[in-house]
Order: sequence, then C-alpha cells, then structure tokens
Amino acid sequence: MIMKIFKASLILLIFIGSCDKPTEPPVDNTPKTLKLYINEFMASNKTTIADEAGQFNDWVELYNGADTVINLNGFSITDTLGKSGKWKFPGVNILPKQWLLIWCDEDSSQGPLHANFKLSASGEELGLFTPDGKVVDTITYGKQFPDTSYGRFPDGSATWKFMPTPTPRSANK
Ligand SMILES: [Ca+2]
Ligand SMILES: [Ca+2]
Repeated sequence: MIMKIFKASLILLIFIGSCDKPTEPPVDNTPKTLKLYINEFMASNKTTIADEAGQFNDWVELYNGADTVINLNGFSITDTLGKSGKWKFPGVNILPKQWLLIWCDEDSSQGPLHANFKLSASGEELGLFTPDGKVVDTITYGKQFPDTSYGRFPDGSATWKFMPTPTPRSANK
C-alpha cells in the first residue's frame, strides 16, 4: 500500500515536473550571447526608493535584453574594475526583458541583493563580470545628483543620460 502511494506520488511529481518545463524560457549564460547590462544606477538616493530596511541607499539596476533567462549565480559586480569578484551574486534569475535591483549599502544582513560597496556621487566605476571573470559590462561615470539616476536609454542601448524620473525595476525613460 505504501509503495503504491509512493509510486503514485512519484508519477504525479514527474508529471507536474514535465508540465512545468516547457513554460519556462531557456537559461543562457554564454558570455558572448549575453545581453545583460548595467542599465541604470543612483549614487545619491534621498527619497526615490527605499530598501527592505526602509533606507534610501545607492542602487544599481541590471537589464536582461535577451529572450532567455540569465541565472546570476557566481556573477560579480564591483566599484573597482581591477577587482572583478568584489561582490558575488546569489543564484537569482533575471527573466527576459526584465530588471533586477541591487542595493549598494554594504549591508548584507538586509537581504540577498545588498552589495559590499557604496556608490560615490563624485564619480566612480562599475563593472559586471561572469563567474570566470569575463567582462559583461562596465561604466565609468562622473558627478551624480540627488534623486537623479544615470542610465541607458532606451534600456540596454549604448546611450547614457541623466534621468530626473528614475525607474528602478522598470523601463528607463
Ligand atoms: Ca540598506
Ligand atoms: Ca530602469
């Protein structure tokens, strides 16, 4: 009897599993086909958006411009281009044409997406790397202004501009 129930649940699990899979977009972490960007950031957040702890900290938005899911496990982001592995991402996914926000507040106790550096409002650099240290995207920026973000427009393009209407986790405008 127990074996029968076990077998039945196993079949059910396999069935559920096989139903789930086709609806998920494929994962593609190949560096040369990655369309993953440092898409927008804010180095002087006074009132724009608060983190889980209610703090208005610096943030960086990533954008996945591909039609495939990117799993960021082992990818890293840094404020010093010479130190590629400075902060490593957990195994979080970015869905196709979606955004992911990282807090730059040196406070990992507040959640999984809190990097171990802050952004300098007087100018700095940002770099995104694959798990084996290949460059995904970099930006070197100048002076930043309160509650104004700096980002690519449109999302993922080569053109950067100041954004008086910041759009954390949504399309740049
Ligand atoms: Ca914080
Ligand atoms: Ca945005």
